[in-house]
Parts: sequence; structure tokens; C-alpha cells
Amino acid sequence: MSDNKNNDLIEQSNQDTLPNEERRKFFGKTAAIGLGAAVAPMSAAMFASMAQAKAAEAANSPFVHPGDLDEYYGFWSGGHSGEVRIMGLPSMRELMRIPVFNIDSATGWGLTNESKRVKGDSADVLAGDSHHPHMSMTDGRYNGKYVFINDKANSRVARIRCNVMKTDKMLTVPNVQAIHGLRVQKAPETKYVICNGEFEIPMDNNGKSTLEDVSTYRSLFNIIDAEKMEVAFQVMVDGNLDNTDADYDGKYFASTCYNSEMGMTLGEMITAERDHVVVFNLARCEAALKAGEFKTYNGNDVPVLDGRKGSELTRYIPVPKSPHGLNTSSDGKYFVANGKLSPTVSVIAINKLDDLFSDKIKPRDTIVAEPELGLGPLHTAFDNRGNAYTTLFLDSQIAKWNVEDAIKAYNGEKVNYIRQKLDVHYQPGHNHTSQGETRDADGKWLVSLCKFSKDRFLPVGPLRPENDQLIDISGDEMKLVHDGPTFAEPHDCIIVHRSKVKPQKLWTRDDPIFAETLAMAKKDGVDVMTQNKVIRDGNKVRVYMTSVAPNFGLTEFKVKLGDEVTMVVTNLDMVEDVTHGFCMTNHGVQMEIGPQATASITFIANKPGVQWYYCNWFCHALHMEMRGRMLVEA
Ligand code: RUQ
Ligand code: CUA
Repeated sequence: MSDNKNNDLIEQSNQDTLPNEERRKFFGKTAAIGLGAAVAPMSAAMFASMAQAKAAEAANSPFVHPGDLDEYYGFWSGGHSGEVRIMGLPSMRELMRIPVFNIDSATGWGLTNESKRVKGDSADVLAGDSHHPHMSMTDGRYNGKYVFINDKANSRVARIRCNVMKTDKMLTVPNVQAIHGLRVQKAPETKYVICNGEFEIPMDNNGKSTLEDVSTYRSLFNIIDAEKMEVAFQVMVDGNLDNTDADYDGKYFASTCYNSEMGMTLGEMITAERDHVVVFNLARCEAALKAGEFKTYNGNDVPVLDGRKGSELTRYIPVPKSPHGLNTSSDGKYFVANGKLSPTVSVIAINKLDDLFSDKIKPRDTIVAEPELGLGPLHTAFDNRGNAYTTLFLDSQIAKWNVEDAIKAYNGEKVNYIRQKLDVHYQPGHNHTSQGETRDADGKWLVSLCKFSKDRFLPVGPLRPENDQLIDISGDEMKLVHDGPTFAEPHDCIIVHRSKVKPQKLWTRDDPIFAETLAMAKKDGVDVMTQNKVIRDGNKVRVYMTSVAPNFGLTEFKVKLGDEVTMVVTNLDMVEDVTHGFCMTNHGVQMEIGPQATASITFIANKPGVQWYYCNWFCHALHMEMRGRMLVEA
């Protein structure tokens, strides 16, 4: 991006007063969007970030010209909004929202029959707390297939299928409470999703335990089959599991544990000087599973292995108390446990774990560095040049440090491992580098997910946005180049090169998301691609209807008061981006029907008289006219 172009932009953002014709000339191909006004504020925002970047002489520019595409997809957790968001990087434009644990009135997620089937046994749970989105991998590299995300609030794990960017599986994990840290097996491929049950609960949590006797309280590590989305097995541990990550060889998983005291109150939880990182030996766990060395609890058949201290399945590495983030370095050499209450991080050499498991060395011998970084280290990200970037929650900084130098310092050499500390705004939790949790770490961008924005944006009432800051890490110095306000609460994110992700532009008719709906149509003898039909089955009515902009296949139908009505709408349009909606007025019924998709929604016709239904996704110049009547006969 040349300075000239940048100046053009300043001019552009001042062109609001120009007649449309003139403005179109300015915007060139972006005029196709048709609404210059929608573009102007964006270019103003971009200009602001560009100016900052220029001031900082950034090597990378976060500026992406209107109409140009970003280089990376970002997958952002939506925190306690329960969703996942797709961002474009480096522009930091929000591209899409994927409803997961929340309900969404635009797409009908949580309302449609298809989404309820995906949600399964938690179809009636309408809230969630998503933390950690992570993509499936092959040989330590993103493979673009799935993004997995946890729901801490309701102990669930969901999977987003990246060819359509929709949630396609969801599972409530039994025997645990509060699924927190979540990552994937990196190699040879993501056979397993790994996640931590954080809160300790009685192993048989059936109401027969007491609040006083906590001897049966445990926290479990969960290994989930990524394809089937079923729990393969669980491992019982000592302490509360917090965050987790995997190695690049498919051998070990590691989790931070706080509260090794098994305290029930804050005071009790932080008495011990040390907690631990627990390392899981996958081969030994699978062998124990095969040998039947497990128990079951709570009347379900999920196998629970015993990985408590002394077990051959695990090793416990003492680290300063209450560690939080656990991150594998992108060169595959180290697990880094972040101190939180301690100003240090603990660097564990993965190539020493074989010796640890064969008892040739002691747990603390695996620690090869414990650099002191600052106050409140929470999470660490990596570039491809041997540097690590750790968020300091209390100091509101990112500490950039060199891993090999930290190891030298630990061995007594006089080296300064800290490369730079950069102020961020404010109180960062997670951070993430471009492709930094994979072998393809490229050391270009770092995002700092700041929990507070304080004075960085216009005031919007007592509840303020958080601040996702984009930092250029391509040079020797970290440079802040963009402030991105976000709504509650992107805990964590990943940054994936766009070459890894290949979403479809239309639905394919054999997509499993609506397979069951099509099976129902088949039973009713209806070809949803060609027929519009009302089928009565007792007091259940199924209305099959096509949609082609700007028409629904039926402009009217009749039902009786109290009928249970299922609308099955098929979008016959083959045109990219022509999504229709279906909304039945006054019934809380609305949904998206993407091009070539079938979607269905069920409601009780409990209001006599005429009800209009209409298309609520703008699809055509005659979109307003795309409607019809339902008569509810009393
Ligand atoms: S945790 S702020 Cu839910 Cu990822 Cu660390
Ligand atoms: Cu179809 Cu709007």
C-alpha cells in the first residue's frame, strides 16, 4: 500500500457529500456493493489504523482495500455470547458469525429442527460460554476441516464443519462439569479432541454426596473422537484441570492444574506453593483402555481411566502455583505453562518426556527454563524465529522473549531473554500468532485479546467493548497497528492462512445437516425440489414449499387452530449469495435457507385467523413481496 493510495483513502472518507455518481468513481469496483455510505465509515476506520501503522512504521499493513480479500481467516470465540466469529485478518473485519451454543434469530439456529438435531440432548439449552476454538490438523498443520469449541457453562463440545461454516455436531460431556481448555491432537492427524473438565465434582454425582465430604471430588481429562464426536475415554487426575495442548508427535498431551489442594474456597485453593502440569501418555492410555482397566460412573458407559498421582498413564510436573495457559511451541520442542500468580512461565522439554515416563529422570528435570516475564502471565504464542509472546494480564503488556536464551539463562549464563515489552490496552487474556499453534507458524501477526478497552473507544454505556489488538511481529519490534472493539468475550482465537480453508459457495443437496428432513419428505412422498404440498397427519401438518427469488412455492395454505405445523422450505436458487428466509409473523418462527438448502421449523398454530409469512433475508428487488398467507381455522 503506497502513501498515495492512503491519501486517496483520506479523500474517500471525505467524499460523503459527493453525488453518488462521483462517489462510485472513487470507489471503483466496490460501488458494486451499491451503498457508498456503507463503505465510507469503514475506510475511515481503516484510515485510522493505517495512520497508526504508518506512525509506527510497520512492515506489515493491516489495511485491506475495499473489495480486496484478507490473507487470513480468524476464528474467534464469542465467549459467553456462545457463538464463534469469523474474522478477516489483517483487516480485522468481522466476516461472519457462527451460532453454536446460543440461539440466533437471523439463521434460526436453536429454533430449526436441523439445529435442534445437531444440539441433541442439549436442544433445550439456549445459552453457552465458548472459550477455545481450534482447527483440526494433519501432521501439525491446519487441514481446514473442522473447528472445535468448548462450552464451559454447559460442559459441551461442538464442532463446526468448515465447508459450510455451520455447527454440525454437539456433545454434552458426561461425568464432568465445565469443559474448559480445549485443543486438538496435532499429529499424525486430529483423531482426538482433548479438553479439560475444570470443576471437581463427586465422581458419582447423584445427590447422595455431601458438601462436607469432598474425598470423591475429581476433575477429568476428556479424549473425544473427533469424527464421531463421542467421548473415547476420560482420565481422572489430581487437581483442577485448566488449559491443555498436544505435542507434534501424537504421543503426549499436557494440562495445567490449579488447586492441587482440592480446596473448595478461594483461600483453600491457593495455599500450596506449587501446583502442577499433568502429562498424559496417549499410547499407555489407549493400552489401558484396551485392557479394560477403567471404571464407569453415573450410570453411563464412558470409560474412566485412573491417572492420579502414581499412575503409569500420567506424570505430574510441579510448577509455581495456579498455572493457567498451556502452549506448545511451534517448533514442537516445548510445553510452556503460564504462571498467572507467578511472574514466570515454566518451559517443559518435550524430548525429555520419554525419560520421565520410564522414570530415568525426575519430573522437575523436564523443566529447562523458568523465565521471569512480568505480572500475570496467562498465555503464550510463538513465531517461527524462536520467540515467544506472553500476555501479562496485570501489567497489561505482551512480553516477547527468546526461548533458547531463556534456557541459557536458566543454565546460569548471563543473557537477556526479554526482547521487548509492548503495552496493550488493557489486561490481555489470550493472544495468538498467525498459524502459531502449528508447524506453519509464520511470525507475521499477533492478536492480543484484551479484556478491557477502558478509554480506547467512544463510550457506549456502563458495558464497554473489549479490545482485540493487532500487532505486527514481522520485524524485530512488535508494533501495534489496530484496535478492534469486540462484544463479549473473545477468550481465544486462531489465525489460519486462507489457503487452508475452502468453503463451499452453495449447499450440496446431500449435506448431512438436512438429510433427516429429506428422509421425512421422502416418507411423505414429497420431492422437495419440485413439489409444494401440505400433508396432514392427525393434528400434525407438514408444509413443503420451495423458494425461488422472489417467490415461495405456496402463496397460501390452511391449518386448524392448535395444529403442530412443520414448515419445510427448500431454496432452489443456484445463485451464490441468494439466501432466503422464512418468518411466520407473531409466532417466533424464523430461519435462513441458504442456496440449495432445505430447512425446517416447527410451531403450534395457536392464533386463529390470517398470518402472513415472509422472506426475511434480503434476496431480490421484490423481496418485500416474497410472502404468503396461512389461514388458521378456528
Ligand atoms: S482461559 S484468559 Cu478460558 Cu482460555 Cu485464559
Ligand atoms: Cu427471499 Cu427475501
